[in-house]
Amino acid sequence: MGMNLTQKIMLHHLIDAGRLPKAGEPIAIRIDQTLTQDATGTMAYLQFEALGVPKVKTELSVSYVDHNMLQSGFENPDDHLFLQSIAYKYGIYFSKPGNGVCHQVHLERFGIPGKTLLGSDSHTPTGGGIGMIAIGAGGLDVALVMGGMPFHLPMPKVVKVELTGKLQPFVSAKDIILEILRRLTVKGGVGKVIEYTGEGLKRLTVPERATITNMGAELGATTSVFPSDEQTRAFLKAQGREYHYSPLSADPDASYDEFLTINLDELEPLIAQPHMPDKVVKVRALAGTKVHQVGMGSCTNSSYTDLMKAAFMLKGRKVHQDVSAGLAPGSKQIIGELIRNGAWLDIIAAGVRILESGCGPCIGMGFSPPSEGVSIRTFNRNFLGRTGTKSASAYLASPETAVACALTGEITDPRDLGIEYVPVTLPEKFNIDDSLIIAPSLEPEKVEIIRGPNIQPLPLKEPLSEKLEGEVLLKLEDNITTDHIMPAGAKILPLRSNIPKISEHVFEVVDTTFPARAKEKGGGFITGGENYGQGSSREHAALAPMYLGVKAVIVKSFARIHLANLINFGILPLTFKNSADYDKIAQGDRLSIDTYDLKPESELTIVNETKGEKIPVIHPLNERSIAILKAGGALAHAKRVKS
Ligand code: MIC
Ligand code: SF4
Repeated sequence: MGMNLTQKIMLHHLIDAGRLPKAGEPIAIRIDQTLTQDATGTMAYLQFEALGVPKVKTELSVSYVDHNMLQSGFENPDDHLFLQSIAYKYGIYFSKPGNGVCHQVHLERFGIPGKTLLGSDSHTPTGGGIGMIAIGAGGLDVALVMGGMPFHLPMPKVVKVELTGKLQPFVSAKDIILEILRRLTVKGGVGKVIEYTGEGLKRLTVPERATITNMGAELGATTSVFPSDEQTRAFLKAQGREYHYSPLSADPDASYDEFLTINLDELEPLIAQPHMPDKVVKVRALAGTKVHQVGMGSCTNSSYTDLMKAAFMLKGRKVHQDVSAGLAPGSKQIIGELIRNGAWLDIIAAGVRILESGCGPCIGMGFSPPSEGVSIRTFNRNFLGRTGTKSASAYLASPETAVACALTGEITDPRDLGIEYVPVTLPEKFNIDDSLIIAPSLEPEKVEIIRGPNIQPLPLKEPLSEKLEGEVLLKLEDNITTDHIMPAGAKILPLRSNIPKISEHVFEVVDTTFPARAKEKGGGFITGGENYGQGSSREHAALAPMYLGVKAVIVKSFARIHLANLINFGILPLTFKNSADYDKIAQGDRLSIDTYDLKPESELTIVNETKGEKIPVIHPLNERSIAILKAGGALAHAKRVKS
């Protein structure tokens, strides 16, 4: 039996490479490249520094600044200087603010088919568009990898998605991933790699493939991957990097764990409704809904291809007078191309506001919608409050649909505009200018790290105690995201390097009294439903609750990255043995849990002292993660292993 592409790349990077592991088995893989962005990067580099390694041990590490770009005080610019000096000293490339969104720039300038990439951002799987196994993780995991350690994960299952047929005019790559989200839901990809095959992918350019692998993060998938073929070669050639090309694909007789087929001929424009990326319906089903704002960009849809499609549709037309339309381009390279070919003028003339090249409104960094506003976004997440306006309704759609809505002022299927469709092809050669990428210093010993007052020391945790006691501080539903746990946005994001300050905002969109209650009670427990901690990789969603004294999180199931982050910061992750026992715990109940017997696959018992009941719980921990928890977190554990 042949191998699928995921197995091939994994096998090549396995630390213990004797045989192909079975799905679910714990594995450790060698990571070739890492990326960080500023919002998770400051913490990741503080952790890297604490390891005491003089230079990163990866083939390539890049530090990007794209999230915290709104400089309304000293915090963000201080972070940028810290990141730049750390990169210069420790052998890391630094992409300056203004160069573009990390995933877009990484694809353009650094991605290499067949390599592994670990990034402290959940949309790192964008690199799967160029044939990489690219995985999102918490900053601490990325720090450990930069320090020369392997990355640990369970061997994923592999889902084969076969694309047949051809996308029809005004239907785009975004509609493919929205269709997969509609079918599989936001928890359908947990523990899986989504691997694309079939005739239909031959016509998809690398940026279009990257839209699909990027938003595969919303499935909860470990990553998504496309083969490396003539499209990959053409993209790398246009980037002046054809020498990085190598063909890669699954064997014809490869086996897979699951299958899905999408006939592109039949696909229609789709849209995700508030407040989850899997609440997908046909655009026509919502036709006529009044629209107040249209946001274009984000790492999902800010590529050259996306913006050219938008420009062709906007050319000679005007944005509706009641709509505020904004566009955040993916990179400096893309802006340059559109200026040179004239499309930039078509966009501005139509009345679109040009925002900075960066994450911008995708993470609530400016351009928030009005109260009760309807915002149509080409982004990947529409979680409650993420826009910065809690009462607003954010919908996710393709650039074609977004432009159609901007022109008419209501939700509109782009096919109903009655305008001519102009297909977009990639330029043969992009204009390359890497002057905003700073190479590491040749004299690292002379580089001083710049630490402004926003850079606060790392909080540490005590080793796990043998008995955990306290109150249930909060009871939550299914699909709680890390945006619920640790919100972002223009006010909170600048506090990412200051845990005492940022912890005052934990669970702000759900319950503003949480931080005060947690402090008053001396910490306690959180309980929740399925897929707890989906979404962003932000380790602050574990670190800040840890700082507030959260000892264990007890849920029906966890999302992958958040589970790893909880372990990394010493919070005990538990799942109900019987899902129905979720009803046996109420907010305010007093619980106690004995942990002295914690072993792989052991069952623990929660004593609900308020109700006088015993509740059996299980956990997903192996030897290594138990050792990490017992040490008080991954950093303490790594130092112990080293010494
Ligand atoms: C996001 O899209 O939610 C973010 C902001 O990029 C996060 C990272 C972060 O919170 O810093 C992510 O996706 O991991
Ligand atoms: Fe930035 Fe949004 Fe992409 Fe996250 S999803 S990396 S905030 S553009």
